[in-house]
Amino acid sequence: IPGSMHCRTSAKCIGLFSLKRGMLFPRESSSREIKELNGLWNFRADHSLNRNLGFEQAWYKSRLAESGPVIDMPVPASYNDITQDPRLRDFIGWVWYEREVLVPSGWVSEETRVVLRVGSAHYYSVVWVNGIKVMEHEGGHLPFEAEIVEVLRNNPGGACRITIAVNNTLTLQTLPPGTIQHIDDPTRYPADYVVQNTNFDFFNYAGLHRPVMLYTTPKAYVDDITVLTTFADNIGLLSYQVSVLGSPNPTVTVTLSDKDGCCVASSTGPSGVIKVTDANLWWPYLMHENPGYLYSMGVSWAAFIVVLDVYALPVGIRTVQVTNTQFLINNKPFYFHGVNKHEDADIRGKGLDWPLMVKDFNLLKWLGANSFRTSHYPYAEEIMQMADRHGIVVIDECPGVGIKDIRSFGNASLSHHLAVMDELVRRDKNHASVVMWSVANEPAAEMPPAGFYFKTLMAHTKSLDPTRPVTFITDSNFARDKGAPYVDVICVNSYFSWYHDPGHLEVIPFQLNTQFENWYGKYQKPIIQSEYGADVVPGLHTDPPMMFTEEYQKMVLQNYHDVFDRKRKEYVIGELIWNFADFMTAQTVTRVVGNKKGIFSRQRHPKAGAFLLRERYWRLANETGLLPVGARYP
Ligand code: BDP
Repeated sequence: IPGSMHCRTSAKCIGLFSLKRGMLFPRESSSREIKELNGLWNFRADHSLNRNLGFEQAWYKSRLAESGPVIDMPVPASYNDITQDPRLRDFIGWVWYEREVLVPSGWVSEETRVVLRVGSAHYYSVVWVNGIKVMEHEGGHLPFEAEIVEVLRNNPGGACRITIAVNNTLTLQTLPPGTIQHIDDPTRYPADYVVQNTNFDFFNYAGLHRPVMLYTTPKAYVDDITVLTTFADNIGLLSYQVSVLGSPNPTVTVTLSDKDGCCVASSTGPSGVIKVTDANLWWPYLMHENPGYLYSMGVSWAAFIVVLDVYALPVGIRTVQVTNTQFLINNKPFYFHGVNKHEDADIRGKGLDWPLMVKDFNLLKWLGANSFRTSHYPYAEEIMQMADRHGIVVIDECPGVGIKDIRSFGNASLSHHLAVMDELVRRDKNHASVVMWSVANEPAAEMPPAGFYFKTLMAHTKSLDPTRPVTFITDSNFARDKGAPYVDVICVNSYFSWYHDPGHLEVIPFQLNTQFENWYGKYQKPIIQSEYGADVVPGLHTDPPMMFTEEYQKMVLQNYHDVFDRKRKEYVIGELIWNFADFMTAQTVTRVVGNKKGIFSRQRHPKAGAFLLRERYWRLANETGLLPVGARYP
């Protein structure tokens, strides 16, 4: 797709995303305002042959409707399932979004920064305001933003036309990688035939997936906050660092308020340590009667006693530690009994959806799940905030999925992968729920370059965040895996009696036991079963169980659980079912309108496996002995 080349080159030249800056989630305060731009946008897919007509005709220079026909497109949402047009569902290349917004006149002043922020756009984006380019960004799943007040100043009427071009093309150097295949065979394919190939098992949904907003800060502002927490006896210790941009010597004040809004400690200066006596620790769900306890860290800076900027960051006090057999949260052994998820639902695809998000958290709690992995890319910040508040522990994964081709282990791929980890850690470093980083899922870790690649990636991630363990998820042979030496926790995926020995449930106890013994024998590191499961077409039943029935999924789970129950007394520290819910994939002969390994359907109705897992997870929670008296299977 020539259009995508256009952008990749210029992004490198102008280096628009500076990671020296922070990426605080926009919050209103006495010094900050927000204007959400969710709702209907104008939309046009560039169906031209080279997908570059929009750039050639500069569609950003005037109203998009002047370039040709536009349709309504909701934001946030993937665009793929919004119309009945298969060409849009399977579209490859540039699509154009546009929205006009009136900016309050008070915002356009010498004292104010106006920032345009895109929560995420898949995959490559170029953004213009009133026809002037303000930013580019590579990668879905992570936010990007630009200051636009200078552009607004040229347009005193306050009208602001935002144009965003988004390209979903994946290449060997993108994350996730993919390839574009041009097929020139008039006897078998139509003219100019192009397909996008990928090595991952979810639909490559695209568009403006998360909220787009304008927000203000004062000219000199709190740009970033980093908080590290620990405790000794009943004293909580929060080491913080605040960066204020735009003022040489700001007077920074930090206060810590409890859930009732009472100030319990404070400090001054851009960095320091706050001590809280009788600290309420952040505990996982089902490990404490009051899980997910968050303080509010109020950060402000002032000049000559006039407070100029205020930002309130939710913080939880907790520690994480890994031994060679255990995962400790607040010095207590933590056993992951949880799920792998996807951002995926009917119609909206990967678009953030509040009802869906709350429903999913309710289902997690119903299930007795204490954790999830953000398979296979960073989830919306709104979801991470829910996890913080409800005490759901998160393994935070970057979009390093489907790295199977040796050409995706080169320097260009590695440097982009490092940059994505920078962006992910910068965004999520202050979430108490995040206890481990995952740099990839099932890469070709046996290939010769994988050793250097993962050594570099994991060392880099640790240097960004020395407080959290780092891992990647493997399905490689334990003896040949070149990334495993560098992880803190071994995370293994396996599908015994499904992709291997299909239909033979009786192999599971042997093969799973061998898997664990092999990995532990070689590395003496704790192990999480990071995926296991079986597809179910809801409503299919057989006895004896056959593949794709509810009974078969239950039997797979039961057989895995028997082994987990033996090994968790030794070094197995968790089990994450694949998958929480059915989800859409590319069309292949192994997928029946998507992947059906959910324990819930795509509409979140429980299958038989959900009830089995619910009994198990509540029993596990009870067994830890940490459940408060009176808490019970709901
Ligand atoms: C695993 C992948 C996951 C797939 C799953 C499956 O990590 O993305 O969806 O297999 O095939 O290998 O269901």
